[in-house]
Amino acid sequence: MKRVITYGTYDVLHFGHINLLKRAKALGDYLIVGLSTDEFNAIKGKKSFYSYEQRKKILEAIRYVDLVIPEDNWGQKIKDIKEYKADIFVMGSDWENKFNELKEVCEVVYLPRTEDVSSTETKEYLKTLN
Ligand code: C2G
Repeated sequence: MKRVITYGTYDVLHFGHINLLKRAKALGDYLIVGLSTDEFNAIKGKKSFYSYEQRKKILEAIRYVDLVIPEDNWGQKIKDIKEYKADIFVMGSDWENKFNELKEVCEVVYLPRTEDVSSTETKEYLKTLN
């Protein structure tokens, strides 16, 4: 049983997120998502449209996702990897080399980011609709 873990805000879900989750799950048998809490988003300088609970419900409905846990600080990853026995840590390539210290505890994989889609762009577009 190979266990994969990844982290993110996952606000205003789009196919870039789905592509990431699908490829992450394909690397193993069980996918854990560390979902940024609203408080942690504030630390990341992000304000999500959907609350943590709403984003959690949406993620839990995705066939690739097996478990959603709260992400409320930058430093929890090593503890999570040990606690949930993750074999592989996955992030999109916009985070390339940002989490290489995790190679001490598990495999680290950066997957190509899906071009031409982002929550920010989607939100900007929706604002133009009256
Ligand atoms: N992603 C992607 N393609 C996009 C947009 C996002 O592959 N067009 C990936 C990101 O690389 C990330 C995941 O989808 O792996 C979630 O993206 P965000 O919700 O934007 O997450 P982020 O704010 O980058 O938070 O500790 C890590 C942070 O919590 C990551």
